[in-house]
Amino acid sequence: MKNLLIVLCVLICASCGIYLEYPPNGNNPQWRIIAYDDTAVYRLPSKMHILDSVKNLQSGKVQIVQDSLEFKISGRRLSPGINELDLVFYSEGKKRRSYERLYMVSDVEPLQYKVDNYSLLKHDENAFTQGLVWHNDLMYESTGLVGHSSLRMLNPKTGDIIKKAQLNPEIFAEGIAFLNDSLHVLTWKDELRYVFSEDLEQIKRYSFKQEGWGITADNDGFVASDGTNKLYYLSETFEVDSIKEVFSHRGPVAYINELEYINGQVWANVLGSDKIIVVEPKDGKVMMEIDVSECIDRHQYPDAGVLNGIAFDADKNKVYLTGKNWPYIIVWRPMFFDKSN
Ligand SMILES: [Ca+2]
Repeated sequence: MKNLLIVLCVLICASCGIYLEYPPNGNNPQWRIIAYDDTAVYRLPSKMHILDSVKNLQSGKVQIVQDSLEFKISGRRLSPGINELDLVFYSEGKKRRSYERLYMVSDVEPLQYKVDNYSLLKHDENAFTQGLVWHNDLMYESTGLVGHSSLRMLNPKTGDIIKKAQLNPEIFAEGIAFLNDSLHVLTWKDELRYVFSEDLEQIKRYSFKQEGWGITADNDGFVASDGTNKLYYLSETFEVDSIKEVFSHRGPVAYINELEYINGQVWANVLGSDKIIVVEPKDGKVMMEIDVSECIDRHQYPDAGVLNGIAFDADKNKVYLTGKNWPYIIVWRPMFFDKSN
């Protein structure tokens, strides 16, 4: 077990207020990454200052400090993601406080898989794929870019386009998800979301005050991404129920994009990487990492962009994967589904 010593030196400057001095190995003095087996130690530089209590702003728990100069907190007592600590101390009789942000990494080292033994369906190489979803034995795709955004209904056996709806040329369409037989469509920065029928007829348009990236749904509502390491759990009416930070054992996983609920876990592709992460929805821990890099030869297909489509046929336990301007859709039945059944 390793111990991480983080020393917080609090210096008091009569005219300038509080200064925080950190060890020189951190690039960002505002936050620190801490692992499950680490212990963070906050130490005041002199007996002029007396530590009083530390409140974890995420959990609401308050600890009274026993040693007036030093406070230790184990990674085991923190939640994955941001833990903001409100440190209260006294200096020359005056109450002071300082805030410290710890990023708690996951205690799970993700299982590593790669996509193999797959088959191919055709895919429109002009499709700038933003979302892919399975619904009632059909596959649906959204494509982005201002002036080119569209929704497509695809034949799941061939990949052929059965029906296509061109969207408002001023918007940039993003992820899609079905809930109660309605197709919900996000937009990137247009602050709009749309509801379409299964037949790709527009039903409604709503305002949506955040960047739209990926979205997926289960019976309880939606999960959406915004390009950070956050997953937003939304009600059927798009009220934010909760937000989870996604973390692996290495730290926060940013650029989360296209999503899909698969067997109770959230699959997500990470923008700019040929990697899918499988996230435990209740705590944001990355449980698996799936390497897709061998699925696309970018020398052979130089126009193929990033991976950006994940759909799931729950009846046949098949995953469908594609990317922006990819020449095909991958159909994959992961072996680990059989092991877990
Ligand atoms: Ca999807």
